[in-house]
Amino acid sequence: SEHYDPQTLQAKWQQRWEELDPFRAGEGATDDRPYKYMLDMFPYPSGDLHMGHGEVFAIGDVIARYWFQRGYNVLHPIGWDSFGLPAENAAIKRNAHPAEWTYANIETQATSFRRYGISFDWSRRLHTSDPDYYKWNQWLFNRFFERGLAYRKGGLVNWCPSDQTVLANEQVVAGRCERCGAEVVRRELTQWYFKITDYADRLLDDMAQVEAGWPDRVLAMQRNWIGRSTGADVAFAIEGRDEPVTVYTTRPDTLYGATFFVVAPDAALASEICTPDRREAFDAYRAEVAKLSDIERMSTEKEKTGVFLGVHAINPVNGERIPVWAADYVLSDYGHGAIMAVPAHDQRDLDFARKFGLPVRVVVHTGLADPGETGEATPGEGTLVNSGPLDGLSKVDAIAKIIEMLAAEGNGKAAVNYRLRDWLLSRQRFWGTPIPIIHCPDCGEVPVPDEQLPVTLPDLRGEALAPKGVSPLAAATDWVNVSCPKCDGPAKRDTDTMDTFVDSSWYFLRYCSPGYEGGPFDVEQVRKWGPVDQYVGGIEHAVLHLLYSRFFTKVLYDMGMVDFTEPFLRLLNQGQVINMGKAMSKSLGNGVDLGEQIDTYGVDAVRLTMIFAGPPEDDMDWADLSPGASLKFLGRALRVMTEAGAGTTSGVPVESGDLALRKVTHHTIDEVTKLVESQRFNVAVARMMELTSAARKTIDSGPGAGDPAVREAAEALAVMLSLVTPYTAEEGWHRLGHPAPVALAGWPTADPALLVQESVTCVVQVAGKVRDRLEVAPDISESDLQALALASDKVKGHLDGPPRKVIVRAPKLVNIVP
Ligand code: ANZ
Ligand code: ZN
Repeated sequence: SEHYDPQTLQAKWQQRWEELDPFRAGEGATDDRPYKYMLDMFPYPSGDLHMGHGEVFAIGDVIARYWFQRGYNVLHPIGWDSFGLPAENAAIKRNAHPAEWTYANIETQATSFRRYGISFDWSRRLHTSDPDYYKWNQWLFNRFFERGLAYRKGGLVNWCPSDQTVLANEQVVAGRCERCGAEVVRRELTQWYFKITDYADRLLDDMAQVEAGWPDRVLAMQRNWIGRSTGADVAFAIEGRDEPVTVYTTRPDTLYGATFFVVAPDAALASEICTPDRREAFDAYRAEVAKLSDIERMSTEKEKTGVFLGVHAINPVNGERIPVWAADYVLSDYGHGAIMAVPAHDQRDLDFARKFGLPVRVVVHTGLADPGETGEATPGEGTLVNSGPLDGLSKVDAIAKIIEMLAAEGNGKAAVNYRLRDWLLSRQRFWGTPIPIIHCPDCGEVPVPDEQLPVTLPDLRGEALAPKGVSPLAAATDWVNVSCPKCDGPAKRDTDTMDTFVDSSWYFLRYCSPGYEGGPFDVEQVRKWGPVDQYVGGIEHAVLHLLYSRFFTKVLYDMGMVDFTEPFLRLLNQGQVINMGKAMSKSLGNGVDLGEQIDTYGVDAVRLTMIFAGPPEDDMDWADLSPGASLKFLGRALRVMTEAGAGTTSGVPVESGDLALRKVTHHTIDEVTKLVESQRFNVAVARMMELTSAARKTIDSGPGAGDPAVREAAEALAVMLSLVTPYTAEEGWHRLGHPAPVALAGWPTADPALLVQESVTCVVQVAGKVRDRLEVAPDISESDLQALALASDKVKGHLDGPPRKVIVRAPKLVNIVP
C-alpha cells in the first residue's frame, strides 16, 4: 500500500487550489444559488497563526465547506484587524514604522492560512490599517457626528498608565486594562464618545432575534452589561437648596425605610451642598476616593467609608429629616449620582449604617430576623410595615401605589435605568484611524469634508511614537495645523485616533464589496449577503466587539444602509486550546506552536485532531490529544479511497454491491448530515472513522475492493472528509478518478430505502417464563417497548391484574412480575 506523506499532498493541492480558486463567492446575475455568509472573527496580525487560530478557522471551515458542498453561494472572507497597540510598541522598540511590523505579520499569516487550507475567498481580503479602509471609519464618524451620535465631553475616564491611553468601560476588566493588565486609574479628560446609550433598549429588545442562535452565556453577558432596571425617580428636598435632588431607586416601596441620604463624593452636588465646617473633611475624602476604580468602590467586601456633609434631606412622603452623607459606594455617573439609603433592605446601606451608627428601620416584613441585629439586609419579597398607606401591601403592589402617590404630588415617577455608558472612542496613540475633526477657534468642531477623506496618518516612527500621555500626532505640527474647512482661518486637527473596535464594528459589511469606492459598502451587495449566517470566534468578545457591531448595525439600519438590525444570526464560541492545563497565548509563551505541529503531522492531522477533540465549544488540552493517531487514520482512509479507485470493476451497478456496507454508508451520510447541521463535528468525525473501518472490512474479508459498494463508501468518505481534512480528501477523490476538486463535488444523499433498520426479537417473560416474542426496532424506547409487551394477548392471558413490576431491557427483553 502507498505511503501517506502529508507534506507532499499539501504542496501539490495547495498549488492546484490556487489555480482553480474554488471558493470565490459568486456575484454573477446568473448565479441563482442561495446565499450563505460564514464569518470567522478576523485575526490581529501579532505574529504567525497560533493554535487558537488553528481551532477557530478549522471549525469555521467545516461549516463553510459544508455549505459549499450543499450547493450554496458561500461568502467566506478573510482580512486583518491591523491597527492597534502591539504594532506601535514593536515599532518603538525597533525604531521602525508600525506598518512594517504589521504588514510583514499579515503576509506571514496569509501564507499560513493558505497552507492551512481554509476555504477563503482571497479576492475580498482587507486590512483595516489601509487608508482605503479607514477612510470609511472617518466617513462613518462624520455620519454619526451629523446624527448627534458622536460627541465630545469632559469627565473622569479610565486611563491605562502603562499604555498611556484612555480605555472604554468595556476594556476595563476587574479594574485592569483588558490588553496589558495594568491597574486602570481615573483621569479628567475631554474625549469623543459614541452615543450607544441611545440604543440601549434596542440592543436589549433585538436580542430576541438571536436568542436561538447565540450561546446563552453571551446573551446573559450582553443583558448584564446593558443592565436595564426599572424603578422610580424620587425627588428629595435638601435644606438650604432651592432645587430638589432626584434619586433613582429600584425599590420605591421602601421609601419609608430611608434613614439617610448618600451623594457620590465626586458628583458636583456633594461639593455644592457641603457646609463650611465639613469642607475640610470632605475635600480630604474626595481626594482619597479619586484614586479608586469603580470596581473597588462598588465592592461589597470593601470597608465602608464616608463623610457627613452637614445638611439634611426631606423625605417627600413623611417629611422626615435625614442626614446627607458622601460615600464612595455611590457612583457619580450611575442613576443620578445620589441615593436614598434603606439599610434594612440593602446590604451596602446596612454596612454603612452600622459603621456610622445610623438607624435601621424595617419596612418590608420578610419573616427573616431583624437586619439591625443580624447585619444581614433582607432584600426579598414581603409585606409592607411602618409605611403608612402602604402597610399590608405586597412589594409589587406597594411599588405601584407609591409611584402613583409620588406622581400625584409631583415628587416622582416610574423610571428605567441602564448600566450601559456611552462608548469612549478617543485614543492617545498613533496606530489607528485619525478622528476627522478640525478644531477651529471660531467655528468649533468642524468635520473634515467627505471629499477630503481619508485623513491619513503622518509618517511617524520609532521614538516619536513613545507614549507620553498625549497623542503622538500632536507633535506632527505640519499635520496638525490646517485651515478651517468652514472659515479658512487657522485651525488644528484633532490628534486622537479611534478605538480599533470602530474598525471591527463594520468590517463584515465591507467584505460584501471590498473595493467599493462609493461608500463603506455597496448597499445592494450587503442586501444580498447580509446578515452573517454564522459567526465563529472567541468568548472574549462577548461584550466588546459584539455589542459595538450590533450598535453599528442599528445605526446603519436607521440610515437606510442595511435592511437588517442584527448583524450575526448565529454565533459559535470555540473552546480554548490549552497545554497541560495552561491557556495558550503568545504573551505567556507556554504554547504549542501551530507551525511545528503542522511540520510534524501535516495540516489535516492537526485539523482533524482539533475537530475530533470534542464539541467545538469545549476547551481541549493538547497534551491529552494524539495528532499521531489522526495521521494514522488519514493513512487508512486514503488507502481505502486508493484501493477503491484502483479496484472498481466498471459497469457493475451499485445496487448489486455488498448490502451490509451500503447500509453503513447511507446511515453514515444520514447521521453526518444531521451532526454537521447541529454542529456536533466531533461525532461526525467518529462516524466517518466507522465508515472507513466498514469499507476496509469489505475489502479485506468481504467481496473485495472491486465491489461497487466500496467505491460508493469511498466517494462518500472523500466528500465528508473534505470538511475537515481537505488535502487527504482531495487526493482520495483524485485517486477515485475525479478530475474536478472534491470541495465542490456536492454532498451525498442518503437513500431512504437503505436507512430502514432491521428488527430485533424481544423476549417477553411473565414470572420468569417466556410468553411472547415481539419484532421491534433496535432503537425502540423503554416506554414504547413496555407498552407493546403489556398489550400482547399472550402476555395478558398470564396476568390477572396490573403487574407488580415490569423490568425493561430494550430492545431485547421485558420481564413482568405479576
Ligand atoms: C433604595 C433601595 C432600597 C435600593 C433597597 C435597593 C434596595 P440597579 O438594579 O443596579 O439599577 N443606586 C442608585 N444609584 C446609585 C449610584 N449612583 N451608585 C450606587 N448605587 C446606586 O440598582 C439600583 C439601586 O442601586 C437603587 O435602588 C439604589 O439603591 C442603588 F432595599 O434605592 B436602591
Ligand atoms: Zn472656522
